[in-house]
Amino acid sequence: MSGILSMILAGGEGTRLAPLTGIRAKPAVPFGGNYRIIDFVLNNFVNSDLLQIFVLTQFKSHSLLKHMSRRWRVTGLTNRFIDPIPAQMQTGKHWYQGTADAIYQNLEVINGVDPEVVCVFGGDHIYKMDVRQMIQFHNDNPAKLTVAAIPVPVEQAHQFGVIEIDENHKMIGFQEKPKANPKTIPGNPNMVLASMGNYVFDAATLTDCLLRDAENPDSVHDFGHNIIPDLYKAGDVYVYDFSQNEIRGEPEQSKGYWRDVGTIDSYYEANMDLISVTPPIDLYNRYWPLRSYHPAVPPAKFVHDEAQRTGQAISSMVSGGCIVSGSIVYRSILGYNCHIHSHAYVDSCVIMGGNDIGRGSRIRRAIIDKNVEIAPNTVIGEDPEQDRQRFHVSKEGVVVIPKGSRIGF
Ligand code: ADQ
Ligand code: ADP
Repeated sequence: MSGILSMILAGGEGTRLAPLTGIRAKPAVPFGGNYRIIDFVLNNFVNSDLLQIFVLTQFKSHSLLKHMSRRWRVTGLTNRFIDPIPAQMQTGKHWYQGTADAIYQNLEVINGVDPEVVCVFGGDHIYKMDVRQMIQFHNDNPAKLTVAAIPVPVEQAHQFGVIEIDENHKMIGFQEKPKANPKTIPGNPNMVLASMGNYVFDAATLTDCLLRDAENPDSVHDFGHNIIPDLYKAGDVYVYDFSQNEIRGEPEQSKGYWRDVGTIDSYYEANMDLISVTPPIDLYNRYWPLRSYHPAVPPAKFVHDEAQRTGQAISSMVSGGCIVSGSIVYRSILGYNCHIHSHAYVDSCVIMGGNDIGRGSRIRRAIIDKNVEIAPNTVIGEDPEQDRQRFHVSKEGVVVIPKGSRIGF
């Protein structure tokens, strides 16, 4: 496929993921031990052999840019590139006002590549997609814009763009984050068809509608609020059913897996998905390698205590550089360079990396950001009242400890 340019929106503030987004953009938040959230969409494009990619950043971009420069570099031997673009205030002294404005401010950059098709994808979802299949669908229909969609439970409708389609997959209705009365899927009152925030545009249409939108004083310059509602009424928008996307080597249960990890609880659950016995998203499919930055660290080490039967990790994923010494790690994810000391017990936790969990500590249902040090004999996750006084605790009771904290000293 040629003439295809991809724009990844990676500038969102991610306020609902605080405190994990206190110091970094949401796409830079570590995920699944070895990864950052943005790695998933970037791997989608790279594995689809679509290698003309701009990544638009704005809020708190340093960690993201560092990650991109360390891992996602493409050499200059061909016309392939993965280029991060910081917000540059191209159209006046203001940041990107909305997602459409983010692309509008970069129209010159797009024109420089002169593509036929522009993919505008979000940078903060966990899923695997062969993007070529969506583009093929776009080309097979008289579509000026194709939106990817997935059924989600009706209770979540307020977080998404809710789509109605006709029998030809043409969009005939769209409500952006409806507060009430979302249109459910015909015959299935418990589900709505949600926009995944991934768009394939004809380049000329994208330019036209962004120029028009920029002139509209009533617009908030957002794809969901302004661009899609405008375009579908003219009959130009088609909807790609993501559950039809096929990836070689993927197990059946992975089909249609897509998570918007926008809140602490959804982020936590998506991490926990990885360690279930038959995970709904498979990191081990060799036909879909998931690249990321890997520091130079030794293999994980488990120091066994024969008498106590400790020094083990069960139903867990453990990254390089970790030492689990005389302790037990259960149903948890450890990022790089974590040290879990003797007699500690870590259960159902996401521990991001560079952490030190003191001797005899018991930690349950916690997300521990990078470089946190926990004093010996600290207990977290056993007494919700006490936890709420000391820590940020999510609606579902997951404790979150911000980067660099020292707890219990
Ligand atoms: P939201 O998830 O609310 O809705 P939004 O906040 O508009 O999406 O962000 C979309 C993407 O753009 C994210 O990847 C975000 O990081 C990025 N982004 C946001 N503001 C940005 C900015 N100023 N500069 C650069 N990037 C920015 C959208 C759609 C819904 C759809 C959901 C699916 O509007 O219709 O259902 O995505 O999650
Ligand atoms: P964050 O808290 O988001 O990890 P950093 O600035 O520490 O912020 O890390 C951002 C990026 O730097 C990571 O995505 C990774 O690519 C790289 N990085 C992280 N840790 C290390 C390390 N120990 N050595 C080298 N690079 C690292």
